[in-house]
Amino acid sequence: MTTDTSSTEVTDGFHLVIDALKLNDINTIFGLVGIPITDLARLAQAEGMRFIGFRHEQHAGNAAAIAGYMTQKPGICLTVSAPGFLNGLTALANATTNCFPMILISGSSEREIVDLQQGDYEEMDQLAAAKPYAKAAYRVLHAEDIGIGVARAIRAAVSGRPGGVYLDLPAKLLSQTLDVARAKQSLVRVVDAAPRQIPARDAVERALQVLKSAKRPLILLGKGAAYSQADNEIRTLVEKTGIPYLPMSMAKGLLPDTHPQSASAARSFVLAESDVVVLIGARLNWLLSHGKGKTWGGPKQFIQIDISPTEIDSNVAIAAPLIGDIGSCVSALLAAGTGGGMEKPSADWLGAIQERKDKNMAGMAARLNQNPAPMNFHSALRSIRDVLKMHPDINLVNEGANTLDFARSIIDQYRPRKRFDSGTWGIMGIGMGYAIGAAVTSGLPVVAVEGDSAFGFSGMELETICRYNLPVTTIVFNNNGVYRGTDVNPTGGADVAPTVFVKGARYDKVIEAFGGVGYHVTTPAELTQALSDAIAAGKPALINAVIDESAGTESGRLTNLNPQGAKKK
Ligand code: ADP
Ligand code: TPW
Repeated sequence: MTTDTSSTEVTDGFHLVIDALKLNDINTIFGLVGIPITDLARLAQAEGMRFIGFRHEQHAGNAAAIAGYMTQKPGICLTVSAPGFLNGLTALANATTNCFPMILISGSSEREIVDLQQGDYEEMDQLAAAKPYAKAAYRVLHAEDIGIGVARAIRAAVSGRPGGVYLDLPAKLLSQTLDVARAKQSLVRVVDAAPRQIPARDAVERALQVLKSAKRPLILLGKGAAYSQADNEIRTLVEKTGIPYLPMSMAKGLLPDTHPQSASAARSFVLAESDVVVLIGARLNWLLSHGKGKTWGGPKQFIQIDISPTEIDSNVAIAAPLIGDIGSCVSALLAAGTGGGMEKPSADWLGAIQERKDKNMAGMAARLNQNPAPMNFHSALRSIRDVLKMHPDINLVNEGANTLDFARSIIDQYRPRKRFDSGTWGIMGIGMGYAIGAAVTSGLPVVAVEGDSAFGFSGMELETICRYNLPVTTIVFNNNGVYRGTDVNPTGGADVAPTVFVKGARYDKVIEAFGGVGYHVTTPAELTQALSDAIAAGKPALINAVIDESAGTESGRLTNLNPQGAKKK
């Protein structure tokens, strides 16, 4: 409309926001309407963008974040002011923590009233609130700055280490008018939003020397490696060097989990025994025991490939930092020598890993092959693993405590960027948001494997899934509570224990309320059948999978992080 000078000579803030996004090939908005952005959502749809409306902004934000992770383009979340903004802010902070590019665009109330704290409708200084939790935060006050504002937000979200950006759009801005010709000139098409960052030659050489000194090398792939889409380079590096590798949970599938060089089944062994570790897009945070302690065994040298220079030495000394984008860094390593001429790891090292793998895999197979009644995490996950093996393109969303820990190690991934989980924070509530974001972005089916507690955080988005008829199958591992369902109130009072839910809840009935298909299963055979049928139907479905309520452990594998009181209650 803004280009149609014959029918109108002025445009407005609403149109400029949409024009600026479209000019940068952003075609989807995840959001929730209300004052002052309802017309912005309407206009987006009218102008050919996809607007996916949610029931709570946190899930719209999570959908935007995962879209950003999948595509390297910032996902957009649109909310109203104050409470809507704050609901979205959790997702923005989570995106920043996980290095996912997204932009949270929120309408805001009258600046004059907000700044004097005179009590406006949904009054809040949103820009100030967003700053500590975002990679960058901007406010646009003049319609002619919308183009620049959107351009800055895009560039901040995707360049360097990706993250969440907040863009504040006061209500008054949206209705400001601007001459069409000036408006057109004010728009910016961002050129090379995430420039390649080539590593320095001496840094490459240093990394190579450290690698050549290795007796027991290991490559560790993180979700930064998956994000970088340097799939071929990474595969070449792994295969040409012959070095065993470990994927972090969201890097699973970068090479298929069945790859002979995968050391996943010997994780503890390789972490402790390796002497040189090449970190590719993975931080030495709590998920990797901060690179030290018992998990990491004896002294070792790290080579760290990362785009963020300040990540280096964050927890332990890094012998060889390699700063740049992963594609460029891995290519430089290949060109400088790891592409050939480097000795393969010793048969001793590879043999010891294989021995551990065989032993651990035999142990796991024995557990998986049991058929207890009621079904437990292992027997249920065996069913899911076997069905998903036949659908390597399916996107897998996974959250919970035990449900997350067991699914991560039991369900194999075969393709990159197909597994989306609780990530760096270990957050609950990403489930339906990520599922919707992944389905909308890829056009492919999604299976969400959810603890019953985890599911509850975003459960109402089942309506969203049904409304857009998305091919999402949610499997609720129903063990009647947080971690498990067996705790009791020690006082004998009427309230149940803090971890316990309604017994025998029928989550399958919830999706039926919105026209989706519900399944109630109690055995692995029923689960296999239900999941196969649901995937084949390609329609919204929920499988209520009844799990032994005593099967889970407190906090899954993180029991040790629970503070211990001196006195047992
Ligand atoms: P994981 O949880 O899988 O271990 P993290 O989220 O901790 O992974 O680490 C991802 C790392 O990848 C971050 O330090 C981030 O700076 C880095 N990163 C993200 N994108 C790129 C890229 N394109 N090139 C290089 N490093 C990247
Ligand atoms: C936003 C704390 C970690 S895991 C979990 C909670 C509440 C749920 C575990 O029970 P669930 O899984 O989902 O039934 P399972 O397989 O063990 O039975 N609030 C937020 N994030 C986190 N991580 C929590 C609370 C938590």
